[in-house]
Amino acid sequence: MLRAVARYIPQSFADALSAVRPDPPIDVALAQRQHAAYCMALARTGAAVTVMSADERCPDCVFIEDTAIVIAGTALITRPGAPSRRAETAPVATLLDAWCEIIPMTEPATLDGGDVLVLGKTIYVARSGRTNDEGIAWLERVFGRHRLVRVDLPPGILHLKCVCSPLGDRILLADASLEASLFDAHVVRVPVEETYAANVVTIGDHVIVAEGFPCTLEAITTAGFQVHPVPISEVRKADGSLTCQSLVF
Ligand code: CIR
Repeated sequence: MLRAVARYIPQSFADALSAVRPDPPIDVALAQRQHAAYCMALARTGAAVTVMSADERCPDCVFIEDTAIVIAGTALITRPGAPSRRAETAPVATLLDAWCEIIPMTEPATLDGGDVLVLGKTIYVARSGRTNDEGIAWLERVFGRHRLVRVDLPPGILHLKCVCSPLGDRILLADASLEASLFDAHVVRVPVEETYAANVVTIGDHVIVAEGFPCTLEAITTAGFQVHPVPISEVRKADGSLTCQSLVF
């Protein structure tokens, strides 16, 4: 059975990192209700869901994807690119230790899980404002049995998975900016006006999608998946989306 680990939203989420100051500001109570809907959707996929407690000192702690890369029983604990996020990793490592071998990344490496996308036996990774070459070298060292492919990030994009995400092991959901030939996968395109919806969580035949993107929803349904739309306005104000709110392994 697949396991999904999420983390509650703290009151300090109002101060989460964002490229543009949100206007109107983040409504933390609404964000928490939306997070509950997200966790319910995870449960509806059949995954065993664990939700970690929030840490008020870490406004961005809900974005747990960035703190670890978990593949086949090994968890590479990242060193997040934003210094304000580094304290998020220790409790995640403590929890994952129950299920995985833990390998902590060390200085000067930085890597955010949002820059790492796994399709079957291939790991795609982007160097970004958060992920450096040393971080990518850690991936290569720890997951040496996988093929590693570097992807250039379109300008102005925070993370690789802002523009694409896996629909299972052989299909990639991607927006128009991404060069599809790099990927050993069938590519399902998200229309330009729905770029934000290129980030989805796929668990088996179930796909959690952002509410309000009808063309993407239809494309994923047509590809044979059962879709679970969830509200996400508040997490979006903090530059987050769907994969970033869980670790699935
Ligand atoms: C940050 O800037 O780090 C957070 N506010 C958003 C992180 C989103 N993470 C992701 O998409 N993997």
